[in-house]
This record gives sequence, structure tokens and C-alpha cells, in this order.
Amino acid sequence: TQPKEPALPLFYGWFLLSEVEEKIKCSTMEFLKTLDTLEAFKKHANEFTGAADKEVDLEQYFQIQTPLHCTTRFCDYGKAEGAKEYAELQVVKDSYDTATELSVVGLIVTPRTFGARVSLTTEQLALWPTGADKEGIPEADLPGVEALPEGSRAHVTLGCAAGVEAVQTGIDLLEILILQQGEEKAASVEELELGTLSYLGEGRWYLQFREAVTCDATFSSFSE
Ligand code: 2AM
Repeated sequence: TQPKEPALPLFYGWFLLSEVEEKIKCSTMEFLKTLDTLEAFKKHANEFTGAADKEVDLEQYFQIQTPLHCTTRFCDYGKAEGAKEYAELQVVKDSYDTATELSVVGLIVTPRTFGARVSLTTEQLALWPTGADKEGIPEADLPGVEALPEGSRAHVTLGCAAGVEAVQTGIDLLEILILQQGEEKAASVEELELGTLSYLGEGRWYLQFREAVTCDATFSSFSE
């Protein structure tokens, strides 16, 4: 029999070290608790519950997704287009199992997802596939996505609402970034200890950290 080709993973990405993962889980849960108690948030809680005057417990609302990571390339075990080409890139091979530092610059919360926005370095962008920002998104669904800088979709999914797939986090992030750049300014802005909180309508919240949070991570792959 022919030797089998090595199987491709479900996805490649940067994985937070386990001690970092614990820290991030705790601090981001703290943020959800804070957000939950803000009057500005309570006013829009119906965008999460679908019912007026119903409170939402954000800590229960999102199911945590582990291992915490920033996906670079979704391969679907080779079924995703371009997966093999990505796996064969020299930079992917050379970077495999190496350490890096992810810079987390903000958090997003929407009725669908909870995520951390990652700002990529030039070196990290070499592992970010060309066109990955808008992959799987019809242009008509996100007008303005072309104008965002490469790597804008980079994020760590922290949690998803029941029945929502993790892939949604990147789409929600892009939508928020487009809204932020647009003419429509954020409806409400609040200064928190962590940074500036903006409301962008339809249950979309963005917290821009005062200072980026650096997270130790390893470039690797994941298969179930
Ligand atoms: P995420 O990167 O937003 O968290 C396994 O499903 C992982 O691959 C998740 O981390 C998920 O989303 C990511 N993923 C799933 N489908 C994807 C797609 N079509 N494009 C990019 N990333 C995807």
C-alpha cells in the first residue's frame, strides 16, 4: 500500500499558553460582569434576550471555547480550499511550534459572540493567509471590508451564544470595525478602567483597551 499523505489539521493558529488562558478567562469574565451591571448595557439587554425588561447574565450567555487561540487558517482536514498550499508554505513549516506574543487590543461582545481583537505584527502577518479577512463572506454582506487593513479579522473567540459557530466572531469583529470607521459614530461611549467602551447598535459592543494585553502563544495546529 502507498504511504498516506500526512493528514491536514482542522485549523492552524496561535494557541495561548495554558497559564495565559486561565488569566484571560478570568479577566474577560470580570469584564462581562462589569458590562452586565452598566446602565447603558441594561438599556439594550433586550437585544440579547429578545424580550423587553428581561435581564441577561452574560457569564452564562456565552459558552467558552477552548483551547483559546487565534485561527490563522481553517483547513477542515484538507477540505477547505487552499489548505494544502498553506500547510506547505515554508513560513508555516518554519514557524510550527515556535513561541510568539499576541497583542490583544480590545474586546467585542455581540448577541452572537464574545471575542478578543488581536493586532498582528509584520512577522505574524506572514502567517496570515492572503485574503483571509474576507474569506467566506460575500462582499455584499460586509460592504467596506476591502478598506480594512490586512489582518483586521484576527481574534480569539472567547465564547459563543448557544447554537452559534465560532467562525461568527471574526465576522462580528469586521462588522464592528467597519461601523467604527464609518460616518456613524458610536452611539454611546463610556470610559471604563480597562478602556473605552462603545455601543454600535444592535447589541454590538466594543471595548478598546487603554493598553494592549500581551499574551504568550505558540503557533501550532488543532485536530479533534
Ligand atoms: P474562530 O477562529 O472565529 O474561533 C474551529 O472551528 C476553529 O476554526 C474556530 O476557532 C473557528 O472560528 C475557526 N473557523 C471555523 N470555520 C472557519 C472558516 N470558515 N474560516 C475561518 N475560520 C474558521
